[in-house]
Amino acid sequence: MEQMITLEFHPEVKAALEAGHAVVALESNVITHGLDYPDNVTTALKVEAAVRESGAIPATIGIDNGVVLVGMNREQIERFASTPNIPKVSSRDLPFILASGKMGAMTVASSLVIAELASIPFFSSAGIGGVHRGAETSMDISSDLIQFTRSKVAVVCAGAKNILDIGLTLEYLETQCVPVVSYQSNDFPAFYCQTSGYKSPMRMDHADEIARAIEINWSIPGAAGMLITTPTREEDAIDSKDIQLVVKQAVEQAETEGVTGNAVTKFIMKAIEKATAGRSAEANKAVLINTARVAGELAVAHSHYLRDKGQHVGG
Ligand code: PSU
Ligand code: MN
Repeated sequence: MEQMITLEFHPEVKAALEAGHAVVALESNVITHGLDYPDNVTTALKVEAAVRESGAIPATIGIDNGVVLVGMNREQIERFASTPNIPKVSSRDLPFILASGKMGAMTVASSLVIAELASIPFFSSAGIGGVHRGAETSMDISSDLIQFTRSKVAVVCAGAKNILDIGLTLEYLETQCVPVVSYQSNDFPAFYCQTSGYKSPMRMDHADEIARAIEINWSIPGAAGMLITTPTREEDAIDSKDIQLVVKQAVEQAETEGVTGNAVTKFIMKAIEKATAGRSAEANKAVLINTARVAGELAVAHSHYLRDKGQHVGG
C-alpha cells in the first residue's frame, strides 16, 4: 500500500534515528492551545532543551502544507506559536487536515500515530487526555486513551490533570490492556500535583528495567503503547487540596456555558489559570520541562538497551 502521509524530518532527527540515538517525539497542541504567545515559544524551546540535556534529540510534531513535520526548527516553532487559530488535530482529524493543506497542531493521540510511522519509540507530554468528569453521561473520553492501544510508542507523562476523572481514566486504561507504570514513585500523578490520590498499578525504579518492559510489551501480540508516569518535582508541585475547589468550579462553568467536545480542556485550563492568578501556568511550564527531561533519560536508556542487544532505535 502506498504511504500517503509525507513525513518531513528535521535533519537532526533523521540523523539521530539512523544512528540509533534516542529521540523523543513531542506534541504541538500544547504550543498552540496550552500556553499563550510568547510563553509558548520559550516553553517549547525549554522542553526541547530538557530532552537534549538528557542526551536525546527532540522531535516536535506538527502539520504544515500537507506534510507532517517530524522535528521543528526554531522558526517553525515560532510560526506554530504565533499563528492564530491553528486547529487541534487528533488522530481522526489527520486525513482532513493533511488533505486540506492547512496547518495543524497535534494532540497526544495524533503525535503517537506519527511517532510510530517515523519509528520514534518515545513520546513525552506532561498531561495526557483521559476520561472526563461526568463521562458516564457525556461519553467524553479522549481518543488519546484509544490511541495507546494502537501505536507502539512509549508515552512518558506526569499523569493526567485532575480536571479529568482520574479514577475512571485508570479504570479505562486497565480495561483497554494499556500497561501503566510509575517511574520512581508509588502514585499516579496528576500533572502539577504530585499525586492524584490514586496508587499507580506498578512502580519501577530503574530506566533499564523499563526499557526491557517496553520491548517485552512490544513482543506481545496485539499490545501497543505503554504509559510511564513521572511526578512533577516537589518544588514545582501544587497541593491538590489548594486547587480542588477551583477545578470543580471550572468544570461546572464549562458545563453551564455549554462548552463541549474538544474545546473543554482549553476552557477549563484558562479558568483555572485565572482563578489561581497564574500560579497554575507556572506549575504547568515546570511540569512540561521536567517530564521532557525524564523522557529523555528513559529514551537514552532504551536506546542503550537496544544497542547492547544489537538492535537499533528506528528499526
Ligand atoms: N491535557 C492537558 N493539557 C492539554 C491536553 C491534555 O493537561 O493541553 C491536550 C493534549 O494535546 C491532549 C489533548 O492530547 O488535549 C486531549 O484532548 P481531547 O480530550 O479533546 O482528546
Ligand atoms: Mn473529548
